[in-house]
Amino acid sequence: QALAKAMPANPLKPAEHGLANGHTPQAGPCQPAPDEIVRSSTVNEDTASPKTGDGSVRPGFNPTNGPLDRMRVDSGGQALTTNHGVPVGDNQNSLKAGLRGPTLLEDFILREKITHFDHERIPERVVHARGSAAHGYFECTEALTEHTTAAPFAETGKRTPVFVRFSTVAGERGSIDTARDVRGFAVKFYTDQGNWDLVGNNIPVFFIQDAMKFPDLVHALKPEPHHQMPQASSAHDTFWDFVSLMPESAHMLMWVMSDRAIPRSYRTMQGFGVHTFRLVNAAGESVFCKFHWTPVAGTHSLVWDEAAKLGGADPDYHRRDLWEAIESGNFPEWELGVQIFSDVQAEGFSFDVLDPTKLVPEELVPLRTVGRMVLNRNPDNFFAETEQVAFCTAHVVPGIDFSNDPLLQGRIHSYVDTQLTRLGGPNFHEIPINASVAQVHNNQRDGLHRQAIHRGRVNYEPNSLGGGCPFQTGKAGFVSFPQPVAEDKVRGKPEKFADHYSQATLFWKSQTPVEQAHIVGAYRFELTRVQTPAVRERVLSVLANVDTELATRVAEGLGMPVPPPQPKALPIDVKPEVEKSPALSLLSRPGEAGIKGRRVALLVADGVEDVRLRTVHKVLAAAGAAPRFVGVRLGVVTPLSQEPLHVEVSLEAAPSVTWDAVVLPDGEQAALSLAEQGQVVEFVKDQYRHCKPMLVLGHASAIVAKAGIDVQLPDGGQDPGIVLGEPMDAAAAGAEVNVEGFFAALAKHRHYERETDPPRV
Ligand code: HDE
Repeated sequence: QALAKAMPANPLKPAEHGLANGHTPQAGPCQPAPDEIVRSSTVNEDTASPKTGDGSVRPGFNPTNGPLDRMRVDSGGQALTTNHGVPVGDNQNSLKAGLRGPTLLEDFILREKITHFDHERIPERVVHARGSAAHGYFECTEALTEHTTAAPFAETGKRTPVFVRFSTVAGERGSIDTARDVRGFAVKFYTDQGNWDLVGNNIPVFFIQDAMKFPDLVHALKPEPHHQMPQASSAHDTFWDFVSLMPESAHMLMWVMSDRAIPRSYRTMQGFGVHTFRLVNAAGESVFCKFHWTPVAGTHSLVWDEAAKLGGADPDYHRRDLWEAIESGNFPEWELGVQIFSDVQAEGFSFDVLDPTKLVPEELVPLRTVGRMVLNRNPDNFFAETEQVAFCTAHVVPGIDFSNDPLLQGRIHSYVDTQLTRLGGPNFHEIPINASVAQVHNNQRDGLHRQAIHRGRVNYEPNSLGGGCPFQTGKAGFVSFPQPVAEDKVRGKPEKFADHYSQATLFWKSQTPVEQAHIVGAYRFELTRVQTPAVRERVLSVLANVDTELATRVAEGLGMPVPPPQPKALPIDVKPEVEKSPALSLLSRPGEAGIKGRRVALLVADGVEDVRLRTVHKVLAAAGAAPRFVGVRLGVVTPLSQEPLHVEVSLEAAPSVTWDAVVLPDGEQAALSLAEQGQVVEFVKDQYRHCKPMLVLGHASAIVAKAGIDVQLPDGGQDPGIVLGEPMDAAAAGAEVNVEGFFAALAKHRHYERETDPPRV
């Protein structure tokens, strides 16, 4: 009630601009009854901090705001109108001079509809155009007041609403999700001290050290200008030409060629703030800080062959995965860790903390977990929210400040600037998804698409006519950390920036053999696509500085000798503190090792032994996985029990790459008929090649044999990812099913032990 009173709801327009409507939509023919509808604003029971004992709310809950509810429109039960509220009698026919005559200019209804349609598109983001987003909250699990006054870290248990957008970088808005690419990981915190945007990536370092090089990097990466190819791919000449001439990219390239660049899901990737930031406490003292998001579900990736095939099978693979996980209540969650270190500590490091091509090894500065983030609500409208959200590194709140990282400094300018074109003017902060939940009061006025109706005659400061309001807050507001600066103006870089290889080598050495093999494979693929031999050779000359074995293996894959190492920028001798950092291996974070959200195909055909199969389906679903009966065609199959079994999805609609695991059924007739299907054999081969778990029940071993799969590992051992079940005849139906082995295999996600290059199957 208090909230509703605070909102500028217009009782004459119940379906719009009204919080009341947001919570209790009008009953209408296409809507469920109001009590079945759960509507939530940006700040609601889920995202707000829990209430304290006396019923009052903790900081983080701002009762004066619910910006998204205020703007929501639900048209159930409403009459169709023009944009100016005029009821429309006929939405099918334009106004004509006679039934077969010309359309009249006077038809304002037609013209308004077409004109609006003509202008529906806005420019896509110049990078990170392809993205998906969700709402949720950040919860502080350990107050960080000794280091920062930033609102989200003010109190243990405090919740701050967030909106998070994940993205690829290179591809256009409609491009595939599974391209080999960096992923954006941008978080907007709607704090009670204003919006804080932590605009990060899923890789903790970057290609370049200075904002000056960013347009060149992006030009080289994007489709080549003469023929606009390739889409969403770095596997082409201009990209490798550029990076081979910019050895500062050597470290980042190792990450991009690793499985980090083909995540299984947005839910299973890490996020990083990349730059060194500053935290500032109430006493005005500052420490450096690096931000890390770690997925509770563990870090998991695709394999390249799978990622490439997924591009065709489901271009929306990551978008769908995020959406479905949230809709099914399997809320993605990350822990926020910080690495905190002093200026003095930073001075002593072998690398410069202002260099964004370097990370701070966790062995040097351990991670401290200070919060968790849960995404629990899908957007209502893709354009209004995911497309119009405007992240900006300049959006910081008191207690968080910038370092002098030259890449970060350039970003502070770029993001606001790009929104001016993309969102059409200086008032994009008023678009509901961008509006802060903290009150906005200043003397900025007018401009295109102004929403606020400022009252009074005072739009300047100092003033006496407005009582001096709005007034500045002094130390209670944002105060920049007064870092002393007194040097000559120069264009250049500090000496430590010239070490381009130590951390690339560290990354390579920290990978498991499986991960190393994937890195070699990725370089080989990308450089095979490169047409200019001199560019390939130059890349190899860079790799020769990273690690001889790496350079040799990539060169072998290209049928080339390893050239001499590229001359170094400066002959400096770096003594890295850490030679190996297990935390850099993707496989070092298995997560909670559950099977929640895993998509499991249970193949079916006439004659399938279904009692056991139905039990497997049931226990998988109960454990939070997403099992489906998959057949050659939709419809019903007749299993051994004779009780009709409904095919939920067909093989052609959901090929192998869209599943995390497969259950091959028992029942002799079914197994033999499935083994005769080309699509089935191809499906099983891909499951095997992509190292996925397989539960093979009884006679289904015929399918495995037909696919040419050897259940022994290349070294002769038993493949732990292939779980075999004894044959079972119909008479024994009803017996208990032991799926524990399969669950364990599924929780492990991939069974790389079976992988060979080239693949055996
Ligand atoms: Fe961005 N970047 N960037 N970037 N960036 C943009 O802003 C830019 C960089 C990142 O989901 C643009 O609104 C410059 C690093 C993400 O909406 C643009 C430089 C990191 C997103 C821009 C960088 C990022 C962007 C394009 C070098 C990881 C998507 C549209 C100085 C820490 C945010 C837009 C979303 C988007 C500029 C480098 C992350 C043009 C100039 C390093 C996640 O402003």
